[in-house]
Amino acid sequence: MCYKHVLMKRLNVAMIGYRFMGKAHSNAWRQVGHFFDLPCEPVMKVICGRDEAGVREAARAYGWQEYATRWEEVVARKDVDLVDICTPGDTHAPVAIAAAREKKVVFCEKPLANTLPEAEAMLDAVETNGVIHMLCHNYRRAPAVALARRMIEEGRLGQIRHYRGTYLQDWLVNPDFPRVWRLEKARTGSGALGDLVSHSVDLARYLVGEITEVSGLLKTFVAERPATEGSREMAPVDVDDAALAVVRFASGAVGTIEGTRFAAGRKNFNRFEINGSKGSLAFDIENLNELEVYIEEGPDSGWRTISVTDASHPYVNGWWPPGHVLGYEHTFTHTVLDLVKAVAEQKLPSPNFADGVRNQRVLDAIERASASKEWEKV
Ligand code: SOE
Repeated sequence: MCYKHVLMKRLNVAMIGYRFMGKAHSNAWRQVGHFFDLPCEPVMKVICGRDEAGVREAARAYGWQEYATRWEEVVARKDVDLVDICTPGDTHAPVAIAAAREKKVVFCEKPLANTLPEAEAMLDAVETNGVIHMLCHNYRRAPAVALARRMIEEGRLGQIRHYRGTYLQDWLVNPDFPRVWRLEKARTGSGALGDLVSHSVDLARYLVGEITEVSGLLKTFVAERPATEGSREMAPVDVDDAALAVVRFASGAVGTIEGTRFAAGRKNFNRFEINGSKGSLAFDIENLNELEVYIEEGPDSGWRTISVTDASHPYVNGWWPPGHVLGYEHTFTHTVLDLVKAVAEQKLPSPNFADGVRNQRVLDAIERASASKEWEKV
């Protein structure tokens, strides 16, 4: 594939959205060149949001040269090379498609879109316009997760039999918590399914391979909530609070995936365990620097914990000496690092929009399976 981007010394970045993910991505753009050798210099050109006061403050706080309030104008700017989409899901498709038509590199937060047809239209736009695209599933780039993949590829676990992914949060346990945008289907597409299960599906695909068939269960525990914080007016919740699936992989492995915002006490418990014919691996993002490993070596074998902070471990050589641990934000820095390198090499990074479509097909099948109460093909 030959991409349309002109190779440049500077890569002018425009970010659309400026809240939680905007903050995480801004930090990544700001840090990456200070810790890694880059083939070109990312420039934090312009950040865009609808609320002028909010986006002005974000530009100041995060270090963007300019701010703007109309994304249509931003993606059309001649001095913008890359568009980074950090908005809620309902704007991913229009922004990404417009940016692709303007021949920009397109980088988008997960899940790719609110619906499968939107995701497919986004993939079509980036492919038709010959632009590089990437989807942000930051957890792939925790050093321990990348090490897990390396160990699996080296055959250290043997044949993979089980994938067990759980992504547990508890911010909706209180029924008085208001109906925010993440609980509105029109804005976000789905609930725990797109927000949390999409991460577990991405990790499953990254580590074990394609998912071919699923059973599924979506559940909404609290069907209406205060329209705004403290309000007596109620608003409907039309997305799932929890999403569960049993999955079959093309390789013959089987798995379970569970995402919920109702696991009291669990804050960001994104964990997986993988069992193979020769051993097992386990990881939890709340202990991001550690990978638990079991390799079958006879009666004295047992679980051990690797501190994934050695320069020989993925991404670590850009940072600190062994034992000087990394955090959540570094996973985003590693993501933009690989994106910048891919642009310079004119290669497609992963995950990209094709991965986003495959991921969305799994989510769509889980939703169908929940409705049909049958196994559904992906
Ligand atoms: C909220 O549930 C959220 O911020 C997700 O949207 C992120 O993708 C996840 O990394 C943490 O939780």
